[in-house]
Amino acid sequence: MSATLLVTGFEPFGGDATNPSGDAARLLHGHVMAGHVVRGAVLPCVFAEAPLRLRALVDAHRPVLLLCLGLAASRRGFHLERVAINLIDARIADNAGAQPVDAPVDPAGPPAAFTTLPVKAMAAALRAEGFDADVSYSAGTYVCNQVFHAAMALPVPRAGFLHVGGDLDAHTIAAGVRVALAAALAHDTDLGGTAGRID
Ligand code: PCA
Repeated sequence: MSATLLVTGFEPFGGDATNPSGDAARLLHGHVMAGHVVRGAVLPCVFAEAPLRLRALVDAHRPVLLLCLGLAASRRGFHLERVAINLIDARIADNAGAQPVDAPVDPAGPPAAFTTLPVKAMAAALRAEGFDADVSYSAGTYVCNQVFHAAMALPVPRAGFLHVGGDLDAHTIAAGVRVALAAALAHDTDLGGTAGRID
């Protein structure tokens, strides 16, 4: 049996008709790479449900690697998130009408959690293939950051989050995710060198 790579995206939110992150996860479902098979799934954009759904997927499929995708409509290109914070501060209501403010993701959890994916290597691989990509140090304070923080508490050897910009369609995202996953599988440890920012 092949090892599973779990790739999640999100359903549409904020009144949008589509969410290319979820569409890309669907496109990737069943893709085989380097002896692994991708399981794609779409998470609800609902604070009370998304982490539970993610945990159920991990329990059911026991992935060796988890990459969660989400849309950051105001950004461009691919953003490999390095850190999740234990804070929800919702600017808009979720798809169930909830808008938590100043709430922890996990009252018993750490203030922040770092990805266990080699994000510098993944961003470099994307750039080498002509994609616009970098490492990001804020996944926001909405459902994506919540899911990222929750993902880092799950029993998965390596996990992380990739925000995709509003300029990318689902097919481009799926192509980029294949490149990023291949880089993650090829790098047990991350590249050195800085990806830091001053802004
Ligand atoms: N983007 C939102 C939540 C779902 C999604 O695709 C976010 O960045 O939090």
